[in-house]
Amino acid sequence: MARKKINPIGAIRLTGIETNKPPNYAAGIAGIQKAVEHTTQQMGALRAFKALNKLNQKHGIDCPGCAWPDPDDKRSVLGEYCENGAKALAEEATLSKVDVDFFTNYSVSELSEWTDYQLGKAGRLTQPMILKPNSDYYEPISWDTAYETIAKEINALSDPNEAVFYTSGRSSNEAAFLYALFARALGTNNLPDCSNMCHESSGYALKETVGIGKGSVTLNDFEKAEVIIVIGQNPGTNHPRMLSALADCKKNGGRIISINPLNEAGLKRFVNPQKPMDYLKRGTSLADLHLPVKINQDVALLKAISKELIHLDVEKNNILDHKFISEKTVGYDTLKKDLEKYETADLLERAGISFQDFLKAVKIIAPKKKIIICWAMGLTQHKNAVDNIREVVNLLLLKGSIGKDGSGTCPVRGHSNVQGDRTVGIMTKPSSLLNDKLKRTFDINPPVHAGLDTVGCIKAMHEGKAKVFVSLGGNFVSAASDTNYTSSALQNTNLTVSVSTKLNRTHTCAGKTSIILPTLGRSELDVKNGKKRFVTVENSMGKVHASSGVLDPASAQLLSEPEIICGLASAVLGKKTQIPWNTYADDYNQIRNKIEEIVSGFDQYNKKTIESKNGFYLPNNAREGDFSNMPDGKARFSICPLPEHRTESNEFLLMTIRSHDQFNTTIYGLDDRYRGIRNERRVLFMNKSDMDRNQLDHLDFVDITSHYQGIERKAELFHVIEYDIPKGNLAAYFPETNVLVPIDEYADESRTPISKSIKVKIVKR
Ligand SMILES: Nc1nc2c(c(=O)[nH]1)N[C@H]1C(S)=C(S)[C@@H](COP(=O)(O)OP(=O)(O)OC[C@H]3O[C@@H](n4cnc5c(=O)[nH]c(N)nc54)[C@H](O)[C@@H]3O)O[C@H]1N2
Ligand SMILES: Nc1nc2c(c(=O)[nH]1)N[C@H]1C(S)=C(S)[C@@H](COP(=O)(O)OP(=O)(O)OC[C@H]3O[C@@H](n4cnc5c(=O)[nH]c(N)nc54)[C@H](O)[C@@H]3O)O[C@H]1N2
Ligand SMILES: [Mo]
Repeated sequence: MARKKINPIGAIRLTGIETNKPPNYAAGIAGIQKAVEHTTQQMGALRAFKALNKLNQKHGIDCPGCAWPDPDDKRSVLGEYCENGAKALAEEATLSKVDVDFFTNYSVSELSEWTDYQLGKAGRLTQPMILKPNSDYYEPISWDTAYETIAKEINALSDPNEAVFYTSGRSSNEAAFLYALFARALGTNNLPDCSNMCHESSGYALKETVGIGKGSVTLNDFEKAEVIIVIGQNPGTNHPRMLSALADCKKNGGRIISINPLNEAGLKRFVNPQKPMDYLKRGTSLADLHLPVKINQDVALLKAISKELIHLDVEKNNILDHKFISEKTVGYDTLKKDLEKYETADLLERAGISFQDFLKAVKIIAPKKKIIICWAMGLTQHKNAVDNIREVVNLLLLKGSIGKDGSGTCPVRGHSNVQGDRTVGIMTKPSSLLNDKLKRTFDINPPVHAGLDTVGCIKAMHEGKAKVFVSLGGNFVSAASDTNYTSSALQNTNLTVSVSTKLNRTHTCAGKTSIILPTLGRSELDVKNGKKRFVTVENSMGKVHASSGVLDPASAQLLSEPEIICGLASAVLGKKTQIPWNTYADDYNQIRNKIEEIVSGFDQYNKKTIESKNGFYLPNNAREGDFSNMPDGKARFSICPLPEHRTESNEFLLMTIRSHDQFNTTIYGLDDRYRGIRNERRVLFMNKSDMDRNQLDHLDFVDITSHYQGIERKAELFHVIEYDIPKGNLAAYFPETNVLVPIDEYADESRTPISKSIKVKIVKR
């Protein structure tokens, strides 16, 4: 049957909202209950018990959720996971299956009307499927025919740069290394990844200021820190295990400052679900101070703080770390002079922070030198995102808070192996060193010119310049900006290939031909020739360790990611290279040996992974306080202008955020417990005075529109929620609001879409 029109966002359907007052603390009994509920319902009690027991334990399953590290030594006997890790596991290890019958029953156009929640709940993909040109139904296909079909399409391209190889951050080091090798052996650096939409801005700013695009702290630093600033991050939902680290800091006398337009419950008080005694003591209060900054005015606030510290230092002389500044940095005098241009009162007005609160923050920070700053998407997804992070680094450098115990940079990573994928080669701009090594080791001619990133490849597909889209995990159409544009870009290609565990919207926004290659998840046993295999991942703090699954695979037809990539690469490249793909598909030790040869820091990779049950840290110059790799041999202060948002009186800045019941585009449930929302995702958080001004009541319906370069984009039907959010600011969940983010609006330098500061209007329905 001919393919009908595809709906790129799914049906817009209300689910019956209930609202409550947001709670004052995170985790606790409710968290445990939810974890048990989700896992047992979806996985069956026995499998849930088996898998939860192994989650984040030494040589167990690396949690498929976030990239927060596990403790180096002690692991809790009650389990080293959180509510949302358990949900991530349940989602992967669900007993529901998307099999041939499913695809016979539902056409692609019909599935495109389903919500993301429904698509996810359909279950695990069980065998390779193909959607042929014009057809509206996926049909089964054998692995070999799938590889041949893909090879034929790729080999028919007039240039390898007409193919794009996207990676989401859940893939192992082994899979990511092979995938990047495959793309380069083919002749392209078109390796966009989810990082382009995520922490790209952090990597960019950190590399340029301190010489490494990763954070400098380890988990142990949290116990030693005197001050931890959590800015633009919601750990209660997105990195719940981080709350234990924050609680450790508090127990040792440290102070915590939260800088966020929302006063997130997770940063108020934490009852550790793994410590029964915590209930009796009513947990640990976390943030000592909450600064409700206006969206994207962090640079203004950080400037005000830095300026005040410099000013106080003139009087007291021990506020800044002058030894560190003179020995280890360049650009201090220029920064100092630049800050003189600004009036503190103006900066605070922009930031929406009272003078009183500002002084409280300064009072906490001024006397201390062991400071950690943690951040995530609240800083990285704005037009000036790279500057946001430069300004964070400025503050740390003033205090000499990098490269010392209890202090440093902490970009809190998203996907559980997003950092590792980059380390082993997923990047659009490889260094000449990497290329030389690839050339020598594999006798290939890797391309030198930069490849397409996420925004770049969407445009290229839209314009017909990229014709094949392969994705290793992820849900590209829902994760990327400008959903309608991205959907037509994907549908404009000759072929889309998804290596996936679960059904998602990208499988419906398919190219003329589309192939789904189902793969094993983290939690599943990977057995070859009777031998159990493990893969490796790198956490948010640069530690590499093993992960091995324990559950029986969702279907006997699933292959591991490395096997699939090897199958694809052999079929596409044939005899053009001597790379022994079959060997790598069989024996992951051989892949690790090659990573060791090519990427620095992996000496004795196999031996160290197996022997040190705990994994090993990769080298990190900033952690050592060594900036000799920088152009001047020193860390750099930066001068960052203030962001300009010229909003009209009827315009707002919208941030698109995660609810407590989602993992990116995977919707676990319809609640956002910590923000008092039940059973609805179509909500728009709004300040009371803005509601009054617009004659809106709690739960009224509105549409949201954005207007860029003469184009109106619209997201329909949202309940207005009265909420404690700065005036002029709005918040709503993604992916529902990605239709509003214009493809051409992204951060300077890092090109990350502006998902946290979209200029919008609202229209009452
Ligand atoms: N359970 C769960 N865990 C996850 C994920 C998930 O979806 N679910 N996703 C994973 C991924 S890939 C990532 S990248 C991380 C994301 O982790 P987060 O970055 O914590 O996720 P967001 O929901 O995008 O939250 C951004 C936070 O920044 C604040 N914010 C928004 N704009 C601004 C601003 O201009 N300034 C400041 N100071 N704050 C601002 C918001 O109020 C919100 O608290 O989490 C990872 N872990
Ligand atoms: N508006 C807005 N947009 C955003 C963001 C935002 O804050 N606001 N955040 C951005 C961020 S930070 C990120 S990281 C991106 C996320 O972008 P992606 O990484 O592309 O999206 P996910 O939703 O994490 O991908 C989920 C899919 O991955 C597949 N999957 C899950 N586990 C595995 C596995 O082990 N192997 C394989 N092969 N597949 C697997 C499943 O099929 C699942 O449907 O979204 C970005 N988009
Ligand atoms: Mo992310």
